[in-house]
Amino acid sequence: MNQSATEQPSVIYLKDYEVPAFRVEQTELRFELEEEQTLVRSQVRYVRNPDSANRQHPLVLDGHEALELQRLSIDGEVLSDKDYRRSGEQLLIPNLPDHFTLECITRIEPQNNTALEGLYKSDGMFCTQCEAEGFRRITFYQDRPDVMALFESTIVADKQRYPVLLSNGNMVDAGEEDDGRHWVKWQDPFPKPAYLFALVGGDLQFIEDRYTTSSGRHVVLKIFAEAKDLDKLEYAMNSLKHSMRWDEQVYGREYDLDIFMIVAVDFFNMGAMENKGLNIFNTSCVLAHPETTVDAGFQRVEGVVAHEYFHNWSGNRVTCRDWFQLSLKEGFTVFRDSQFSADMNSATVKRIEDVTLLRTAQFAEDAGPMAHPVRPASFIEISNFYTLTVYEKGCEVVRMLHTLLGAQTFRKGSDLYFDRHDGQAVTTDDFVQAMADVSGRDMSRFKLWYSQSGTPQVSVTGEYDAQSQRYTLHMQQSCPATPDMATKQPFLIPVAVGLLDPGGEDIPLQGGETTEVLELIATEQSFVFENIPVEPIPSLLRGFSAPVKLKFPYSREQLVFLMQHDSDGFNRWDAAQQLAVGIMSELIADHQQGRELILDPALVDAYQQVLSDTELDRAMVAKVLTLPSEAYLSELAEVIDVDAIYRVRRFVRDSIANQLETLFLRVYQDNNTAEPYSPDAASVARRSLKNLALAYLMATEKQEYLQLALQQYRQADNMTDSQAALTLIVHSGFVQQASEVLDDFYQRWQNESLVVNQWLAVQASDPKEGALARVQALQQHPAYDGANPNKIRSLISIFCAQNMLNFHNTDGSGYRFLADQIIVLNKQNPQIASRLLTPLTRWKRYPQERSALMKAELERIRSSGDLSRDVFEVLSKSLV
Ligand code: 0A1
Ligand code: ZN
Repeated sequence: MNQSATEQPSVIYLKDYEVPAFRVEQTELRFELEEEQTLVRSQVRYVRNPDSANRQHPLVLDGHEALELQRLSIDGEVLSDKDYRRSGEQLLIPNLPDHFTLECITRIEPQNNTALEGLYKSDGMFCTQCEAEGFRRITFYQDRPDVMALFESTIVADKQRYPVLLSNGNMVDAGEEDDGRHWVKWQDPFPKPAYLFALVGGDLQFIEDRYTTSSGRHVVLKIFAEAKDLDKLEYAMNSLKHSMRWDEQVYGREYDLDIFMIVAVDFFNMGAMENKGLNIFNTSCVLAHPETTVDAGFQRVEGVVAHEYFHNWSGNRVTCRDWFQLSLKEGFTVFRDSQFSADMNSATVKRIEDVTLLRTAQFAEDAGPMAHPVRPASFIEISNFYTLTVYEKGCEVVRMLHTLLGAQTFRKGSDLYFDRHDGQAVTTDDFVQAMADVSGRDMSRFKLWYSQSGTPQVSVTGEYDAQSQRYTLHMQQSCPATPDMATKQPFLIPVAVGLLDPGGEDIPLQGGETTEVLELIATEQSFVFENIPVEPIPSLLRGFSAPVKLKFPYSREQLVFLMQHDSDGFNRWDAAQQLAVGIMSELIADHQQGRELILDPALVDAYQQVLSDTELDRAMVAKVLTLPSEAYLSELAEVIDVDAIYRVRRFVRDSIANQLETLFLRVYQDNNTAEPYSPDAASVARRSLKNLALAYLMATEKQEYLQLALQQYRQADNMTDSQAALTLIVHSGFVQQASEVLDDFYQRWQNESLVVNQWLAVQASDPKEGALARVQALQQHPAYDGANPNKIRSLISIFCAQNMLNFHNTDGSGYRFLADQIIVLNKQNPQIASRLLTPLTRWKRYPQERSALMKAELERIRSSGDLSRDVFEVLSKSLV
């Protein structure tokens, strides 16, 4: 509901949790889908909950202003207005017996539902999104995850327009009516909360496959999409089968229904949704074809298909007691999908990508006004808490448990958790308790990771005593205050450590292992290694064993040494990052002081060595040679100097390009082989190294490399290569060619919506002057649709997040533009509006001039009035 100027939305607290007054035994739904309206009849069997503290409690049903209540009856007796009370959007029914059936008929208008929550229309088809609180936009219900029920759904619709009618579970009956309408009845044998309910009605095609589980259950697999996209479903189907096998092998989890369905929809607020037996996917996370999808897109499809499938156990069979526990299912499931992707591809590359996201975006969230613990203590609108903290930091917390317990004990803990809580709605404490029980460890300090926000900092120094052959690591931890929490207790931080001798070999540690996991639990603590024959160079936080900022006073030579020798692949990459960050930070200061920029040759030398080493994994080479992003440099900066960061990054890139030009050309040619496209790890690595080399070559601004890029653009048989070339040409100074390839690309792909999104994104991120005007012109282009979240993300979010110079234009035009978009979207799609706000919420990190302009725009949004809860919450936290 939109808030009026006087009404303050209320804050919901974890500490106020109460069990529901009623349980639900069975939920029967009947949907009459029509063009002008949908009628929903729910018949729900309630039983008073003996666990509820107060036996006199009324039945509290959640609803929404979009619901038109047509009829309410109890055991066949129609209720009048006097029999119930409306309080805000809720409906309260007092004086109820212990058992009864409530029938409720509501009228809704899915065709006018632009928020894309509840039942809505995407490109002419009906679909639902009920997590977190969308079901209350369909009917009055106890819309909370701890109310689990058996669902039966009947869907009635015009047969010609909506030949496919789907819901959760198994199809049990179907029939036709005289007037051209037909109906299908679905039954889900597993009790579930309302947020896992789903319905689809549309003119869809599908591909079908089969899977036999390890115990011999035959499962039909179907993936549905619009007819034009039928040729883009095979990769998702293979990913699904791999996920099903992997979950059996690694977690002992089998699928539990006879059918598993995925439906692709074009209008979707998020990536995908794990509804029981009927996952609904944003097309961007399920469609894949070499001609239209880049490598990263293939990997996203594989990862998201796995993620949603894994939720069948971590989320659906065992679900969350309340929304504060969101990370119970999300942190664990992200951990599971990251393990899966690591197994399917390169584990080190996957780790580098995950850590890059965490350090760039989650650390920034932890340092911003919306900072919250993995298990938040309060919220105004739960949709605002589908965050990097809940998902990615939540995953890191589960990963730390895995590191501390070891793979075998962790697996025992997960088995115990699933056995103990199957069919229940539980808490993150229950999850940790299962891990505590199998390991015999006290996890109370560890649990601070769930309740304390902020990114801990760990400072380490080393001390070697040659005489006693003792090496000591002194560690100190602290955690900065966050707006929600001033002081923090020390965390339990697992620090995986190896010690390298001067030849670059690992020195054997306790028990002959070369990596030891130290457990830092106090504010200050020292760890002693005995029998260390020479002064070592420590390799710290191997594999990024904890989500912290770790500092060690490495010299540049030591970082280069680690880059070359560390046996931990992640740390080799991280040493390169630290080297580049150190050099670039100094250059940023030089730029600010007006000093001439001179690049430390150590970086070029190190890159040259990596490039010349033909033994190295190509994927690693590409990662090591990728400079820290502007966003990461911004996160690290005390005060974000947009111009200095941009100029310095350009300067470093161009210097490297000019000095290593011949090497880059050779790498480009060596990797420009003409094999048929395949998204396997080795081929992805080859393309990423080739395109990185092309990017450096284009940075020299030489005509010959423009020709190379044009040739790649024209000859590519896959989107990865053609889009890489397109981006480099469009972002270069060759404006004539840029405009030609942009036109060509659009002409060629105008009927492929996801490719058009890439076309929008390339233009939105073009750093050249005048980007805002180009973005505004694109909003008027027929390819743009301001109601489609994927289009909004491709154009507006990309402009604000990836076009630093233009978005932060000192005339304030970028900020004004974003605020205008948010004011419109606040009414139309509050979830998207609230997410779009993020860049402005970081106003305190910028120097005075920009900061004031950003703040003024936030204030303007606030005074535009009639704010959704989503936008209200983010604004009010950002403006304190
Ligand atoms: N549970 C889904 C994410 C999701 C959350 C909310 C949504 O609508 C507001 C949609 C999807 C997942 O983790 O994939
Ligand atoms: Zn999820």
